[in-house]
Amino acid sequence: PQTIYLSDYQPFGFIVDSVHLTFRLAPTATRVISRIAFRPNPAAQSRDFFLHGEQLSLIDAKLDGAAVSPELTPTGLRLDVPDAPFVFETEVEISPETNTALEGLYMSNGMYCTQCEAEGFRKITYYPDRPDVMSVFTVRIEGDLPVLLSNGNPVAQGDGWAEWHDPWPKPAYLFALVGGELLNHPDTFTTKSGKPVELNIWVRPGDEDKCAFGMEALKKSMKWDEDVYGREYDLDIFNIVAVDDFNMGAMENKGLNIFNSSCVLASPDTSTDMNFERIEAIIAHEYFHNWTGNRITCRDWFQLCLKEGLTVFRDSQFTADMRSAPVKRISDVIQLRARQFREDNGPLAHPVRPESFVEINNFYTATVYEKGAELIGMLKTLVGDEAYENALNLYFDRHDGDAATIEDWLQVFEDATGRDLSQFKRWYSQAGTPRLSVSEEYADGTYTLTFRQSTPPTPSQPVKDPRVIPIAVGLLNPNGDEVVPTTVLEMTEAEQSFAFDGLAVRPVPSILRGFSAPVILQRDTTNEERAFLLAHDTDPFNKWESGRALARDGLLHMIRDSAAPDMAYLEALTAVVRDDAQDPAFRALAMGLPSQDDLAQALVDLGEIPDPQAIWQALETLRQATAQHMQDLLPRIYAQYQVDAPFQPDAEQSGARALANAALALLSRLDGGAQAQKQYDAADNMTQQLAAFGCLLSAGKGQAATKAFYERWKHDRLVIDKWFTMQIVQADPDQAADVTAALTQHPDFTMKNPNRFRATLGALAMSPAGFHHASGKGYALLADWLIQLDPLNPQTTARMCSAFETWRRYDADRQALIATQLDRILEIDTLSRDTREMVERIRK
Ligand code: DPP
Ligand code: ZN
Repeated sequence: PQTIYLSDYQPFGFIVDSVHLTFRLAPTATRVISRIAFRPNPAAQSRDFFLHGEQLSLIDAKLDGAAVSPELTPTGLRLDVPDAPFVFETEVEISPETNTALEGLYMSNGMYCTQCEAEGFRKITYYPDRPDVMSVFTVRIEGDLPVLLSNGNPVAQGDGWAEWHDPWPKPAYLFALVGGELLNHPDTFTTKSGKPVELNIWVRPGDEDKCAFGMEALKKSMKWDEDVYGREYDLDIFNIVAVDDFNMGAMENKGLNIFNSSCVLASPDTSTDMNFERIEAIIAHEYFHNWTGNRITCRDWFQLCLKEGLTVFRDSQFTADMRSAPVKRISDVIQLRARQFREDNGPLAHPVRPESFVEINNFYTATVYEKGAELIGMLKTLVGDEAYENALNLYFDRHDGDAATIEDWLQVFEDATGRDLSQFKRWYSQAGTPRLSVSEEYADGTYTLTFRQSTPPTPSQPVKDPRVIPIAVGLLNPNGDEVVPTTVLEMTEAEQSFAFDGLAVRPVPSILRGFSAPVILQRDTTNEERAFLLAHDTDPFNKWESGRALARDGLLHMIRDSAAPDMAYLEALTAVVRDDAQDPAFRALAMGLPSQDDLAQALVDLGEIPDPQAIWQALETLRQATAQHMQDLLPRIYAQYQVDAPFQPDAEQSGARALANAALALLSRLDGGAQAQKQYDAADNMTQQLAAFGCLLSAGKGQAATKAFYERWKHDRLVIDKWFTMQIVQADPDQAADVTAALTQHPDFTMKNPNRFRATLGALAMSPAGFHHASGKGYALLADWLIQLDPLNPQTTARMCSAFETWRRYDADRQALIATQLDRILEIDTLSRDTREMVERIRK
């Protein structure tokens, strides 16, 4: 397979003035008729008329009305064309029903739908399938189905046909089509300039009672983007469709967003508080793409972070505004560490803007998305809120209608602020997580912090240059008063000192407030100081971080030295949990522990080989000790934070439930699950039911609930996904692979549905002690299923290969077991390009 390089970018030789498509829908023989108006592109060197096309049967081709016979290749067609405007027409046949890859046009439960990002349109018709080719699409759909949708505004419709026109030029990856027997949940929104917009969420019959929350989220998103970014919606209609079989979370096709049903359908009975929050965020994310992604798109796929990093940043701001900003920030950093730091410290590390790829689908990563969003946050911190707003306005003015680059984006900030961002740009080109170490000195009233930055080597990047790092710092007096409020230090050198004068006593520093940069802070400090900051820091993120660091250090001590649980941690945590003046959601987060993966990486940073079983055991021991330490407090917290009011998935109620359920998890370690059984029996919403189910499984009392849960919810795919996952993540590590294997034999298991596959094999991969079981049975099971899924769905297979990305951390025996499985996968001649690229990168 061919490697594609950013440095090879060339504009396409032709401009597409208009696209007319006709679809004659039929499950195994859909006809796609295209009429495309081209003219030579004066900005291009080459006049090579090559159109992408894969798995298409060409029926007919015409150039300006005359039949032609283009040269066909496995990836497209080539034709000699005039050096003047011309119209190229084709008719092709495709088979949506047998399209199990879920790319291009496919069927899901009898419904036609599309997924074109990144390169799926070439499986629909011959086209220059690249994001810098933008055009106006008119689409006619013919099919014996009541609902036929495409992008833009409806033009006309009749029995068995509909026509749509999208006036906004767009790249092919934003094309969408849906056809099916669907019901809509309708609403309207009036934009700030008074334009009415028709809104619909389309679902399969039976799901219509799960649309109301998504619709509210959509309206809030539309209003927020007007209020905060000045961005108005630009069509007469906005449609969202829920699809059960979907590789991603959702897709921002112009005017016709298509969602994985798990990311839009919501009801208190079937969705947890976390589901509600995630659904609200994803609806916002896809809606926000209308400006950051669609109106301004990407020149090429190397620029993916231009739209994704910015849009993740925007959806985080939205959630922070709708809910609690500190809770959102803490949750985002937990995710960043779990997914992005893991990626950045392993064989799949790549820059936020990669410079080469084999298969672009493999670069929809935590680095492009989440680290990409962190870069926007740092930029905002460095230039300030007002300059950020000016720069964004300039970005929208200057680049509306463009396919833009990271250079364009940074130029806007340079022009709006007068700053030189050439050093900042290294964040886009250098992979790896910087380590930031700090030492301190106090003399004669002056307190000096000295920072050193270094970034470990990553694939093909052995040496890194220093980056600009915004370090938000505050200083506290030993009595707990803040003497220096949050100040942003701008570090630009490999080593740099910052002094604070006029301090009567040696202060306690609070460093990297709000997690102001995606780095690993390395600082030797005492338990006392961490407990002090957990009690007194005015920055909510660092308050949480102090507790987290205290827990981590104690756990590392338990793992490395067989130490007992750390009393300083237990005392400090108890004080936080007891303090009713603090936000319950914050307290629930404080009760969380570092993940098994975080601890494994921390051990690697200490030069040790992590033992997954020992890590799991230390976490268990600490949880048991916490339960015992808090045994008097837990029943009080559990009772006090029960919600009596009718269910609302808002920040206040979900925070109370999170705290009460964190207490329940510990209580179950003391009462053998008695309280959890009561909660399970009485639960009238999924948050309470699922939390109790998890506690029962963890206490070894889950048998009856496992049966009852299945019987109650077997008609609901999304709830049954939770049932699969919960049994695996709560299994004893010795059993996790066997439990997973047994569940793959359950009649409701199917690898054709990505959600179900992830709920099962993905759940095993997310359980390190079970997955990395010394027997190797977890590795073998996952490899078996990846090998089976690859011919059907390369994208989902390739994504899940990242389960193996941490393998070099482990001991020689585990590495040998994993290498055997990776080699077994690589031996398959017919392996997809997606999976081969991933496994080869990991295996190196
Ligand atoms: N639909 C995916 C997202 O919104 C890819 N663009 O991130
Ligand atoms: Zn996105």
